[in-house]
Amino acid sequence: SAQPTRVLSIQSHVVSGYVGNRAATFPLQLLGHEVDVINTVQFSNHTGYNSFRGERFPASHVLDLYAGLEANGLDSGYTHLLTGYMGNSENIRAVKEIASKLIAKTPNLIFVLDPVLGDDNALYVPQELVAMYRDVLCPLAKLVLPNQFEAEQLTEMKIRSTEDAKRACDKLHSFGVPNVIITSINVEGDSSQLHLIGSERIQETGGDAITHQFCISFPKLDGYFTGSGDFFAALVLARHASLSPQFGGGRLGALARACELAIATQAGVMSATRNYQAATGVPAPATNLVRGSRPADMVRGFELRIIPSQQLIANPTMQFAAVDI
Ligand code: PXL
Repeated sequence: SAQPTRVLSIQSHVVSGYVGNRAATFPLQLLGHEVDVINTVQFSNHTGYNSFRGERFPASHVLDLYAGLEANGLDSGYTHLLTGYMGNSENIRAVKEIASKLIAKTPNLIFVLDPVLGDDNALYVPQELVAMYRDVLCPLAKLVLPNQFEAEQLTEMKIRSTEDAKRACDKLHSFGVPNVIITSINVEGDSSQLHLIGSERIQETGGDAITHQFCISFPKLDGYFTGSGDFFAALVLARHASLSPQFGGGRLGALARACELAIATQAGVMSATRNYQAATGVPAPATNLVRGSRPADMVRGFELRIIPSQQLIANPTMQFAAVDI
């Protein structure tokens, strides 16, 4: 699209490796979007290694940086806000304040919210964050992309099937979010594939809301991937921004197309990462390895191969099609 996209991304920074802003910035820039970055932490490496150094910045630091932008008029012109891991309630309140101010300034701003709560049936943030994401941030967001566990936590519904996921999407819409992606679900009796479930709700002028729901199925890969959710959220934002500059007022079907493109890149980068792991002698884990117990030389191979995969970001090979459900 002709509209210039300017993204404010509030996420983690690591010196080495690719999670948070380090996983999100490159694909956004490569696809032509301007990205301004606020770092919520600065760590030597992600927390899945045997150790890490560095610090979490207090919410006051994030708000101070934002005040610096405001003082110079640099808070004008953002089209998107992207947020990832926050970890505590003060950060959620800081993001709420920033999102509210940005939306007041730019009413059609697109807030892409990754509600990072946990994975594999375990929370890795305090329990009270579930209700804060649901009640404080979801009403401000234009797109929310929980994984299966996060969707279950937010909706208090168990997801065992595509039908369950459709109902969970309806419930997520009821929190005030017009676009929902459950990034991957396991369906009982189908262990070889994962399914992305998407749902876009568009308010017809003077009429009812139309909801379009779709599924993209793709093969499960062996391997351990860190930062893949951060990378995926950035890809969906980048692709949707080009297809439909205004979420909610956009073209029906744009979310499904953005997901097809993002999944195509994601699948390519994950298999490139897994191939690199295999070539460097990293065995495929049967399951996610316990944090803190991985040999350092194995963990190195778990970083996403984002830079060597830049062609897969710019020109993904389409493999998996969205099917209406
Ligand atoms: O979303 C992944 C992520 C983000 N930020 C930090 C992390 C991780 C995963 O381990 O450690 C700091």
